[in-house]
Amino acid sequence: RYRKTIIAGNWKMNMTPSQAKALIEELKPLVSKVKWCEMVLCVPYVDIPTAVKAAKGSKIAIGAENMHFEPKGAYTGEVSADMLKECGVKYVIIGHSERRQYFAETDETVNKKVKVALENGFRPIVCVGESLDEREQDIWSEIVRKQVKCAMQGVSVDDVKKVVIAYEPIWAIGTGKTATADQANEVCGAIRDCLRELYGARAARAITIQYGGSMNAKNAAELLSKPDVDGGLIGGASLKPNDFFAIIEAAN
Ligand code: 3PY
Repeated sequence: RYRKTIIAGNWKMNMTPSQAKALIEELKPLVSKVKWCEMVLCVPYVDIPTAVKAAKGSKIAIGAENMHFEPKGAYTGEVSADMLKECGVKYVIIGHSERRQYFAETDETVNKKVKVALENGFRPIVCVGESLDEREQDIWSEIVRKQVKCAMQGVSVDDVKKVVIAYEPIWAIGTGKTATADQANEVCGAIRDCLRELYGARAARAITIQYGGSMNAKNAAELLSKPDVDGGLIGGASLKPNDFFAIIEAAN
């Protein structure tokens, strides 16, 4: 492998700070010997300080689920990169389909956020993926390539190696439907081809491309065995320490 496998949880709008602490304390001993992958938990803003403290001394990195692109100002309800940095955040999910769908995230705001995340030393986990309609029309490749190209606009070849791309077919998010391992690998491969055209073979080979969308303890091993699937962005299963750990083990 030319790149590190990354297993990241996306808690979405779940877990209070005390629940976050309990979950991480349960997960910590389970993952103490893990060397084969990087582990990340992306958690709600208010859980971040507790999560960072609870994860201390483990290999679990803490991420945010979103971030604003402006450094500060009159943006009621938003959170800046500086704030996250001071709290010990290392990763930030950008452009999850739920944010695109419910909170007016666009390819343009995704691009702004990716650049700000990189400037601040975070590893952005950039989510892309087609809808059911786009899959049925067989235009997933155009859609996903456009999302990748827009997100990476103005990102240098040095910086792009810190980017993680998560392929999340919208039709597989929170629906219990999973892309087959071959479908996932096909799209992750197409994303790598797109990155190769933009940045060259060496950079494309180094970029971690995750699959996300109802990955769980049962289907993880097959998905993660595919050559272009370098990890997972895990929704529901990341809320249960044993399930999340089972996925981490499946990455070995
Ligand atoms: C899911 O697994 O449903 C996700 O959206 C992960 O981000």
